Amino acid sequence: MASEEEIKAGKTTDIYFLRTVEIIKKKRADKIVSAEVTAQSLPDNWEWAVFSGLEEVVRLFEGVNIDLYAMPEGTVFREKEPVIRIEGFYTEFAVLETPLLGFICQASGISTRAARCKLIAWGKAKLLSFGARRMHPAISPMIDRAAYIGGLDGFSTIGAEKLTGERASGTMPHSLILIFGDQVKAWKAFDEVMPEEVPRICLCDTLWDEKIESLMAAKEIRPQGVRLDTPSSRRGDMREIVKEVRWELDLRGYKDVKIFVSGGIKEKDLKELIDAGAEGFGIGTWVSNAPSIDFALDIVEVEGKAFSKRGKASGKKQVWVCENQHRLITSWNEELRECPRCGSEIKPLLRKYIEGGEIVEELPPARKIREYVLEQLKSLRETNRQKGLL
Ligand code: PCP
Repeated sequence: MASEEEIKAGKTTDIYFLRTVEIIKKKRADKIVSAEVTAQSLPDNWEWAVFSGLEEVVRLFEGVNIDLYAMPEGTVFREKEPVIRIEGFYTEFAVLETPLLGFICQASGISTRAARCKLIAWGKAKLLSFGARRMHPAISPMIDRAAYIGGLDGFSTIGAEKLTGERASGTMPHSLILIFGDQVKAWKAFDEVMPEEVPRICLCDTLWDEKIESLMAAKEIRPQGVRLDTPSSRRGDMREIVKEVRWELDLRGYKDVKIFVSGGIKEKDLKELIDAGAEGFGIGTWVSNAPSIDFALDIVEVEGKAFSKRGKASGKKQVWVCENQHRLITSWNEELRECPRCGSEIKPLLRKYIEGGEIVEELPPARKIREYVLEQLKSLRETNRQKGLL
């Protein structure tokens, strides 16, 4: 794997960028350009996505003699909207295009899948990121950070604690039950050894039926919840399993014992399992292996004149959003005082983060970025509600 130093030194670049820089320098043809990062389309017919990975991009360009503008990390954006613009001599940043795109393409896909799950589970179920084990460990902190700022309520890997300032979350693995050879002994050992602040969520599918193990756990431990991670070979209709466990727990007065489900959980499963009684989910591959967003960096101005390739609108642009979520793309120098559609207050999204290689804008902590994402999701929920989609 590449080290941070190698990435920052352009050692992960595509060779055609190295060759391009060599040619431009040999021919003394370097020029001041403006280049924008946009996604011409979004995966899975998404109408919107969450912009994520900006902090690493800013660190990548710190000390490089360019100016960088961007939407704040966590901004909900649409296709064809520029999320980043770089200005400077082309050879100053050419070889960093590859790592720049890598930082935001993957992280934004993860944060968007997380946000879409959060919209469905809003106020009804807790969502934890369990998917780091499906991806290369070197990027597991990035995966859990992107899932957290995208809206998930927590993450499982300790490597993301420093990045997010949040504690990792988790329940217990099947191996704990197998080591103790007895569910009750394992649950009791967990309860005796773990500090108070660790939630008591008993895994209830290792040896016997989920219903039986859940009732045993409720009787023996009275945990905050039970986790059902039913193996796919036994997972006929997970909704019915959750409904049955919920019924049996409630019948015996264990209404406070919540049901947590994990194992192959996808966005499409959330609503039906929540309706069946689930109040928590461990989501792995669906979020950690999210489709990456097809961002591209394209020159839009050369020496101050609008100039771009076919299929890409030339000239520097600004993206505006008003209080009623109307969005507009204008040329950079155009000033908008109010939304042309509804007259409400309208704000520009792109702002300067780097000037001549120096960071000039705050890079907020993960918790604040997550709050910003949840604010925007709240408006999206309202829009969906008005459209009768909720
Ligand atoms: C792991 C975890 C979740 C799975 C992975 C999340 O299960 O408990 O259930 O990943 P997924 O969404 O990609 O399926 P196991 O490794 O089966 O179980 P254990 O909890 O024992 O580690």
